[in-house]
Amino acid sequence: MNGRLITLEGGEGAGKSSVLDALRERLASRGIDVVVTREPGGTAFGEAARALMLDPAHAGLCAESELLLVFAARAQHVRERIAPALARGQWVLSDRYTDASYAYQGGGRGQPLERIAALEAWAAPVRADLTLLLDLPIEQGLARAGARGPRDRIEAEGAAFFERVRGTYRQRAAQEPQRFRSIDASQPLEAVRAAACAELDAFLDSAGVKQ
Ligand code: Z5A
Repeated sequence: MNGRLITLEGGEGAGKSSVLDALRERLASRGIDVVVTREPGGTAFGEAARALMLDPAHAGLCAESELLLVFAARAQHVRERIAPALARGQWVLSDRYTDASYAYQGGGRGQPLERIAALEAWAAPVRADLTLLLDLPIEQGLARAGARGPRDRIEAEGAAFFERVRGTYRQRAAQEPQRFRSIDASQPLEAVRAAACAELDAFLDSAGVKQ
């Protein structure tokens, strides 16, 4: 049987990295062989693309180049890691996936959503089975991310950009309630982890995975 693709999404400082380990442990505790990965990244090419994408030296990167760059990385990721793992029956847990392109390049940069959908259909036809959206007010997320040190090229954007990113994520979650589970990420970290694991458990139960 093919594995499942679970994705974790959210704005800056939403806590994805902090929640990822708890999800990995929960999957392992239920006997699931899981591959943990991230976007942009997940392959040697994808990690190189990520470095380009986040490098403040490329402040002048146009929105079209940025969109193509994330999809170039994703096309490689799907073919080299995600699709083969799913075909072997492994599950894949990815820190960001295609929804991030709708949110950042679509909502944030104003690229037409139908263009992103066309790229998705062509370059990244594997769909997520479950998407956990860590949602929190942008001031809180930016304060958390800012406490970490120097800002990367995208973190250097202004509040209006991140409001559009958040709005697009929330809109997508409302449009696809079957796939998305939205989690209040303004809670203390342990509560966010517990909520994410509870949503994962519910999905595993519905998928018939034994306790
Ligand atoms: N991007 C894109 O534009 N288009 C695409 O298609 C894709 C990506 C796939 C890199 O992603 C960038 O790529 C990203 C979008 C863009 N934009 N930026 N910048 P990333 O996922 O690596 O980068 P990120 O979103 O900036 O990750 P992040 O800021 O590291 O967020 P996080 O992983 O969600 O947060 P965290 O590292 O777990 O937590 C941040 C801090 O907050 C840390 O000190 C924690 O201890 C703290 N924290 C976390 N949760 C809590 C709670 N609940 N309470 C208190 N403190 C907390």
